[in-house]
Amino acid sequence: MRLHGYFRSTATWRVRIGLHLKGLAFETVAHDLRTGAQRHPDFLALNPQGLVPALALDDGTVLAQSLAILEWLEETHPEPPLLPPEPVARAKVRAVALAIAADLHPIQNVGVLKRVEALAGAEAARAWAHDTVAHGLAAVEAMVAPGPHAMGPAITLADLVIVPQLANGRRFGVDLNRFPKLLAIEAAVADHPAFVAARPEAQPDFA
Ligand SMILES: N[C@@H](CCC(=O)N[C@@H](CS)C(=O)NCC(=O)O)C(=O)O
Repeated sequence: MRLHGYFRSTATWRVRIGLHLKGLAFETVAHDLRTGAQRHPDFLALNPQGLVPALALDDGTVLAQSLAILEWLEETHPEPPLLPPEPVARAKVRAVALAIAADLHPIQNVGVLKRVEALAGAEAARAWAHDTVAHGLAAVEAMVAPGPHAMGPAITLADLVIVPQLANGRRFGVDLNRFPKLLAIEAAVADHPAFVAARPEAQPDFA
C-alpha cells in the first residue's frame, strides 16, 4: 500500500494513525502542498479532487477521502475496532468525526485559506482560520465523553480525527485551554505507538 499525503495534512494524519493502529505496513508518497504538488497532473490522475490523502492499494485501486479510507480499513481489517459495536454509539463516533472532517476542516484547508487571502488579505485569512477552528472545536468539546478517549474507554475513529485537528488549532493560535476534555483526549494517546508514528515530525517529508 502507498499512502499519498503530506506530513502536516490533518486528513492524511488521520489515515496514518488508522494504518498504524491496524498494524499495516505502508509506503509514504509525499506531495508538498506548499508548492501545489496536489494539482500536478500525475496526482490528479490518482485523485481528481487534488486533495490528500489518497491510498493506493497493491491491486492498483486508489481510495480517496480520509473517512472513506478509514471505513474501508475498518471493514477489511476489523481489529482493533475503530467503531463500537452498538449502533447508537457508532453514530455518535461518526458524528464527532464528521463535525471535524465534514464541517470544520473543509473551511480551513489550504485552498480555502489561499482564496480568503487573495480576496481579503493575510490577516483576514489568519483570523478566518483561527475563528473557524475555535468555533468547531468548541462544539466538539461539548460532544465528547468524559474520557479517557473521545467516546469513552476505547480509542475510536473520533480520536483519530480530533488529535490532528488540535495540532492545527495550535498552528492557528487557538487557545486550546478552553477545551480541557479535548486536551485530555490528546494526552491519553500521546505515548501510544500508533499515534507517535503518525505524528508529522515522524514523516519522511517533515520539514
Ligand atoms: N475531505 C477530505 C479533505 C482532504 C483535504 O482537504 N486535504 C487537504 C490537506 S489536509 C489538501 O489536500 N489540501 C490541498 C488544497 O486545499 O489545495 C478528506 O478527508 O480526505
